[in-house]
Amino acid sequence: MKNITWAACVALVVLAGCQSGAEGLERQRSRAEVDTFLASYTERFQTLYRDASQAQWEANTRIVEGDTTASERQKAADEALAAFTGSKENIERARAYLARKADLTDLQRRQLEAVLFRAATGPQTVEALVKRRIAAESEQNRKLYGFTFRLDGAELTPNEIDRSLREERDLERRRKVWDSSKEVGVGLRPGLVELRGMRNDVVRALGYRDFFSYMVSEYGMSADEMVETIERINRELRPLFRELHTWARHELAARYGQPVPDLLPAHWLPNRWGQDWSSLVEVEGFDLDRELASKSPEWLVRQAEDFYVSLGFERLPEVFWEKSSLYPAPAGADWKKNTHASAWHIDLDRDVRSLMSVEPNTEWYETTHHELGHIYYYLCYTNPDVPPLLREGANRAYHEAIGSLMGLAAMQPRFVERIGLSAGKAADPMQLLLQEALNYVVFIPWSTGTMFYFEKELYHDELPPERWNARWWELAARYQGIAPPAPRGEEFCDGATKTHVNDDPAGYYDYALSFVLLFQLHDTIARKILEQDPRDTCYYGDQRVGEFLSKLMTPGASADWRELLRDATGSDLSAKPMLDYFEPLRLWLVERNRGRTCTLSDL
Ligand code: X8Z
Ligand code: ZN
Repeated sequence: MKNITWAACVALVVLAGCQSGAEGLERQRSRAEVDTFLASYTERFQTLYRDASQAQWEANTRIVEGDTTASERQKAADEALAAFTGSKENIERARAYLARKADLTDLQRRQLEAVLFRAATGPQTVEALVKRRIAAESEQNRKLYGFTFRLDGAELTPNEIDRSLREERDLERRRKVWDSSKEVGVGLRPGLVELRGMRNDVVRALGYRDFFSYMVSEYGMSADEMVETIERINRELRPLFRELHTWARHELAARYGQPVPDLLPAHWLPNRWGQDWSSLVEVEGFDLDRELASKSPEWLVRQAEDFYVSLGFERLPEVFWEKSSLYPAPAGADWKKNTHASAWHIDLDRDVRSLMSVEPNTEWYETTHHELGHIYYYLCYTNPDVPPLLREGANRAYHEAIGSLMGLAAMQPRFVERIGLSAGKAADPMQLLLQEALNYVVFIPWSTGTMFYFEKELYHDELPPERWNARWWELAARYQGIAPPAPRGEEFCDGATKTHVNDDPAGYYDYALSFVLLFQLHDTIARKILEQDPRDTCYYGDQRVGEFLSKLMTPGASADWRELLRDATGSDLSAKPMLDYFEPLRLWLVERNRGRTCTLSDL
């Protein structure tokens, strides 16, 4: 500066000011242009999205054998949506705007990234492939949910299968029911082979490595980073799971009068995939199934709504009650419906619905809370500050976590007593903790192990179909410690019996992450808000809990999920609260299992 005169200095400052003025103007113009693009994209997108959701809804809530009207309509709507979201023009413009990142607001960048992410499911550069993919998805769905399960020739609904596996004590019958539950996989195999290839090829047209990496990218992670995260969770929970596995082997061997097996026979377990063993324990003084049996299915849904309302959330909009499909198809109906629970944000506005087959039992009691979590999440981020393109969870795991958190809260004794369901007070806390662990902890090796690797290997590693069933059971043995009742050849496709493998592919780790997340949230709510023991809380009626949750949900995908987590809990993603929660149980199990051999490896 020394040699520059004062006048020159002033000139420089003025010039710099002008330049930044010019830059500022240019940036403003650029932002206005992006806004114009996003506004017109959103308008068209929202209409097409609504039409496609509505058509999907119809195809899932009424499946009539031989009648393809609904699926034809659905295909047409899906194609129209893909033709728009995957259009060359939309892709090019989103890319071009994103290349000038420095000029964009955070909200614009996030929306443009969402535009590109969506584009990858239907890039019109491979239009014919996209159409074939849409047709194959639709066919797979019909096969999955139009399937008739049979036991000794008589029709069996999935609810009946699930009940038998929870309650039946005769091993022969259990075996038959389990076998019957796997039949659907046989017919799903060819479609899944085709879909694996098409899902990979479609996203590759937009530069993704494979469909698995594509799904992971939505978390802002690489496939390797996700593998690391998931493996860490699995490893951290392994010591506890090994104790549960040892306990279950002995418990069930005694129950069925059999020698103690190294691997648990799959048909001994109270769930088709061995993902939830909680009904293995009956806690004295805490028989929720019995309490619920005298209620109507409607009561369960209303009760879940009441819980949310008690925290300060609004009542569900009228459209939810008018348009949802909440109960099983009537016996003898000549149509079927998708029997897996889901929640729908039809128009990215106030048309919210749920598809369930609620029956008055514990499993559905929990599931109603789970689904309403999705619905309240939709309602929270449907606000003027969140553009429709960002009306999603902070990440997909957040969306799964909220309702599961409410499900956990709604099962705790103090809560159950508060809503007049049972005298939970007398129940043995260790038995309750065991029952909870058989749900939340047992789920981890299933979701981070069997399901995670099966889908990763399908898409990322292109596992040859001749190996699919063998690999499925290798994974189940290694991670869940489960074996099929008898060897199963490659004519079966047991992985495909899990609905998500067909209609929500390569993202099941969302649930694993959501369980970890929900214990972090629960820990914060219990300790910092309610000042209660996390193992014995009652959220009911506490508006502060509602505010905490609402603050988390309201920004949708307009906020950074890691920051949101740090703000809410003071911590990064961590399994520690989950481990702490179950630590007394682990110690108890170590005692119970003393002298028993653990047959599960460390990871
Ligand atoms: O699929 C679901 C939800 C769908 S919104 C009911 N869940 C996973 C499953 O059933 O496998 C909830 C937890 C695990
Ligand atoms: Zn869900």
